[in-house]
Amino acid sequence: MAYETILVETRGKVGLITLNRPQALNALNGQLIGEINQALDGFEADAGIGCVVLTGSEKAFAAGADIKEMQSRSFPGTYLDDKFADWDRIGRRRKPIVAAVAGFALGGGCELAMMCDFIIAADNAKFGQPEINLGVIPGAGGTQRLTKAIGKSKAMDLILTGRMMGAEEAERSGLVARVVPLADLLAETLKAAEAIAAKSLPSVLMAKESVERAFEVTLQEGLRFERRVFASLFATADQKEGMAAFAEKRKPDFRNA
Ligand code: CO8
Repeated sequence: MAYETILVETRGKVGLITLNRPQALNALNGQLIGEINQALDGFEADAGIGCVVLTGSEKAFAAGADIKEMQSRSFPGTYLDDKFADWDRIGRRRKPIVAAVAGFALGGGCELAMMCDFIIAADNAKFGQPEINLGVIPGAGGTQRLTKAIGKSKAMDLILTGRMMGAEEAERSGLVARVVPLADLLAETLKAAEAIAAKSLPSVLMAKESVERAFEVTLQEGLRFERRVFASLFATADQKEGMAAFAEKRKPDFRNA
């Protein structure tokens, strides 16, 4: 598969997607979103892949949706052509996706990072939803995911003023899982992704699905869902292997079965 706007590699059991439009600070045009989905389709179908890492450059994870591409859009066109569907597909993947964010993660770039399961940020990362400066609002989930991630007050602050928030504030707010030095960003994120990919894939997928439920349903419904999923994992060979390995003081040999 020849990609023009991303680089795609596998590192052991980890799929690595690097956004690659340096001339536009990785601004997310339709082609790039399409290519991310193609790469994710491949990783989802590849039984050898257990986790995906999505990253950008040292200067920009992504500086937003491509403003020049959006500039001449009309209301009916924007409403009818449903470009949002391609973005939504990124946020509905089954295998975990970890965002490694350095530099700017603005507008659609921040939204793309939030579609991932968690974010590891470099110390130079800058997050923001500056759409208000363009006379619009976030359109790929920013008003919803940012508010759920960091709460109403801070989400309102960022979305209404359009200001940027540094890595330290983003970690304090709960938007990012950890902050690491820029030079270590990819290595640290790959290490986390490798650790995930080494687990039993059914348990990883079910853990992800269960955490996602917390955003969708009541506490009681979520607890019921978790209990069913927990019980169902006792039907896997990997549960037997994982617990036997603990008792025998050895590393488990998971077979995703
Ligand atoms: N779109 C298009 N081009 C961009 C974008 C962008 N979002 N961001 C940067 N670029 C381009 C610049 O135009 C410039 O190109 P050129 O050299 O040809 O003029 C190049 O990248 C380098 O940018 P700068 O010279 O501006 O670099 P600076 O280091 O001076 O500034 C900033 C960096 C502060 C990040 C600045 O580029 C900036 O403010 N960018 C725009 C940030 C922004 O407003 N993002 C939000 C966009 S709107 C959005 O994301 C809505 C999402 C809804 C999705 C729904 C889809 C259906």
